[in-house]
Amino acid sequence: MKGPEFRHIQACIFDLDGVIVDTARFHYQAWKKLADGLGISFSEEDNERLKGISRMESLEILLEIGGMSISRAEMAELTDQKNKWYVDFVRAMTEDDVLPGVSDFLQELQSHGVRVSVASASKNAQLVLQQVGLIDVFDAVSDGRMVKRAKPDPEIFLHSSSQLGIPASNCLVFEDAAAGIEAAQRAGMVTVGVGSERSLKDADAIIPGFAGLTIHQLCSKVFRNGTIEIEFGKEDDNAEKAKIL
Ligand code: B16
Ligand code: MG
Repeated sequence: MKGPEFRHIQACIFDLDGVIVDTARFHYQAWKKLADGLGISFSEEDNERLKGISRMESLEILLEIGGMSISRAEMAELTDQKNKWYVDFVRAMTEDDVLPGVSDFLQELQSHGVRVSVASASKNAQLVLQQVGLIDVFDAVSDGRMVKRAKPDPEIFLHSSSQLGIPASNCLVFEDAAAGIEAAQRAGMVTVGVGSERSLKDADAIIPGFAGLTIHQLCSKVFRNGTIEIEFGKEDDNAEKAKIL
């Protein structure tokens, strides 16, 4: 029988919304305000479809829900308006908005020589990271302004691995959206879904969140009995052999 595939993880790439911070509720409130103005009924369940995808694609879905068709120029005006409302929410964010356990886990990764970056579809990613005090923590940030094709295209994750100078097969991605898991898998990376089993079933492993998570747990519990075995750190420095041997 074939044993598990082994991956040496030298970099972790984090999605932003839904992984590091919960900005989905701000996106929802801004889209809801826009939908109300257009007379479109838009629920939190509808908002699930917008997670991880670009701003313009989100508007296209909203208009489809409302059965509306408008010009590209009008669409640009509406996305600008939605973004203004969204940015107002973001400007009120503080360090307290970082999701539980994220900062500790980042610190642990860095103390083991693992490089960390953000790969977010959001064109506001830098602003969000600045607001919550994490902008200088990451070695690199890839955002929606730097790539042409949105998730599930792998471009943003490949951009991130090349910024870090780490091959894609040595990168592990944390993602909360199905489109993001698909994108990371197409990039050839190991994937960890953050959230519920139901929507992230294609991920290599799933965690509910980062509260209390350690490298050791991730290697020995989360990936245990899977088809992939992982180990963290630089290849040449007697890295953390956190997996259970
Ligand atoms: P913006 P992520 C994504 O962030 C959000 O999940 C998605 O709902 C949003 O439409 C997209 O960013 C674009 O955001 O309007 O700020 O450019 O999950 O990729 O970090
Ligand atoms: Mg996300």
